[in-house]
Amino acid sequence: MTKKKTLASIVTPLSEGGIGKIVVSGPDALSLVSQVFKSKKATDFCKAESGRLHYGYIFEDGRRIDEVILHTLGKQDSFTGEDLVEINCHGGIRVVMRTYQCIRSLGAEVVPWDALLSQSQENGKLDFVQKEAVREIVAAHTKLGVKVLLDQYAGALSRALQTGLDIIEGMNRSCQSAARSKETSSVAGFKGADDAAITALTNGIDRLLATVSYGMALTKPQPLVILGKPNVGKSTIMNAILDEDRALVHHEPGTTRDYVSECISVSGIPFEIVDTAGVRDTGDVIESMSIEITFEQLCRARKVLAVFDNARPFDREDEGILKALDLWMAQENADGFQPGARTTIPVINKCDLPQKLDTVKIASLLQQPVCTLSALNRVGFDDMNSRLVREFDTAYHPGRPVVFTGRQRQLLQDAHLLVKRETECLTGNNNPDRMLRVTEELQGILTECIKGKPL
Ligand SMILES: Nc1nc2c(ncn2[C@@H]2O[C@H](COP(=O)(O)OP(=O)(O)OP(=O)(O)O)[C@@H](O)[C@H]2O)c(=O)[nH]1
Ligand SMILES: [Mg+2]
Repeated sequence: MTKKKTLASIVTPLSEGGIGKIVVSGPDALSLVSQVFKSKKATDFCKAESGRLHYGYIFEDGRRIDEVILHTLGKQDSFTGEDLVEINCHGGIRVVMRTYQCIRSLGAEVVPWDALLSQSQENGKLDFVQKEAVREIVAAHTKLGVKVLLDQYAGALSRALQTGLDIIEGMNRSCQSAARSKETSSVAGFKGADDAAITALTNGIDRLLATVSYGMALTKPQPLVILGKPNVGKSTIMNAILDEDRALVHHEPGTTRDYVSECISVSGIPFEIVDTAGVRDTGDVIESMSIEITFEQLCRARKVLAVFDNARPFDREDEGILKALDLWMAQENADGFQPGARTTIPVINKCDLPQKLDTVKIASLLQQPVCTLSALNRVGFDDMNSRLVREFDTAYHPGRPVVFTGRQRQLLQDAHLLVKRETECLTGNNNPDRMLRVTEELQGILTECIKGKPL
């Protein structure tokens, strides 16, 4: 058997900061670090107990590199399932890199931080879904996202998938024994899977699939583009949402040139909000370039706030906006979005001024009720926000399994289709061999979902 490797990884960002942390994990972690570490106390670091902190210095060729605090964990206690040393040195790039190089020169294999998760998986500390959850937690944008992902890290989704596997295992057993008895006598008496099992399996998969758009929305901020003709108040809306003067606002049309984007949270759902240049016919070269950029941003948008000016009558420029939206919606399929994934929310701004706009016409042209705002007075945002997240139940349900990656979604969709296609075979009573093949295929799909692709 080949000896397991000892890995080293910088787990904090390489930039200025109070602390930089390097994790060394593997059978030689303690002996390797002991070669460069001198404790303030004269103890044998190789025999360090699990869960202890050690204060001292890292040396290279007799020269002190940094003052550090080490944390040792035995393989029974560490998240990787290997002996583990955390080296807490001063933050910054130079000190961390020198210490890291030093550990590397002693034979540790340097890896990115998430490779440590693979070690955890190999040692049965985490499954693939939990590993994906950790990766997403560090990238999460909202408190709700972190809470939901922590639940998946704690095993909520894995347990739900395991329940499905247990049901399949039951079906599998019944058809294995039927297949065996067929060899000796006949299939008479073989009943297939019972309806309750199929219903439980189908409902379980469907319940998980129903969480896909919520889980994916939590992990990937949806691009939300503010679109409208010049001067309707797009940048003022952006600033009101961010509660800061981020974008330039001016009474002259054509103020915004480059787009401005920021990440926001609406009831815990992250969005990347993008303020764009106003769209109109113009001879100005720079403004035309800005409008091109607006269309590029529109192409990648999931949702659009289509802004109209309450104090001006509907005109050709507003018509241009509606045409752009029509094109955008028509491109939904071509751009690889699920039908219905793109949504327009009509927003009537400057509602503090006397109305000159036919808002009923806008609602009917966009087939959506309008949101009325006064961005200047910061009125009307609650309604707009609830429209942005209305497809989701944004209340937090502790411990609820949620599907949160495209990989998980794809495998669950495969399982759903297979059960649907083979329901007759699964509930029928005459073909245990075929039923066995189907249950094994289902087992393979759900196992891959929990554990990842077999190597
Ligand atoms: N009365 C009133 N004025 C507003 C409101 N929102 C914006 N304005 C004013 O409208 C003018 C244009 O606002 P901007 O936010 O720069 O408009 P814009 O759509 O970003 O304009 P461009 O970047 O040129 O396309 C400014 O003078 C704002 O103060 C509102 O709700 N009520
Ligand atoms: Mg602007």
